[in-house]
Amino acid sequence: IFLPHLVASLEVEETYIMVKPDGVQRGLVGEIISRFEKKGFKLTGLKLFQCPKELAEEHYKDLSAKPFFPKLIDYITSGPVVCMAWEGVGVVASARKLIGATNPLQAEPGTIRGDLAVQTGRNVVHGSDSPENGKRELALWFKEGELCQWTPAQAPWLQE
Ligand code: IDP
Ligand code: MG
Repeated sequence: IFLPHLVASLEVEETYIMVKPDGVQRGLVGEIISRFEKKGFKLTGLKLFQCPKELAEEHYKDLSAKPFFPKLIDYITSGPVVCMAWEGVGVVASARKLIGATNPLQAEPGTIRGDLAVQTGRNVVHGSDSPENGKRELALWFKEGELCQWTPAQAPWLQE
């Protein structure tokens, strides 16, 4: 299927990436951060955070009618998560590719879910699905002043 928002754009974008509680409990935080770091995106926000129920419900409000919604909220609030903001050209769609399909059994090897997870209900990582949702989610999970603008020394080695 053709999903327009999954086609990488040439715009500098921001996306909200989160290591879910299973990723934290399984010691996968460094591994997951390094996938985005090594690709060449810029980290602009990072924190360990215990998500309150209300925030989980707001974040996943589009799924509130789904039968799995209560379990999803329990899962996301079951322990600390690692909240991240990543910036770069086409980062929204590119991050979704690095993350892989929602169901880890369908996610390609080489993707985070394809390499590190087996079940949809324990799929270790979240990534925004559009630039608009990237902005919406970053505003939900980060407060004013928690994001940091900086120029990585490697910038000229990533883009000509
Ligand atoms: P995404 O995380 O790949 O964007 P969404 O469809 O937005 O997938 O669903 C959000 C999250 O809800 C999934 O990552 C997964 O944790 C959970 N989820 C989605 N579908 C199911 C399901 O059928 N059973 C249990 N959990 C689900
Ligand atoms: Mg989603």
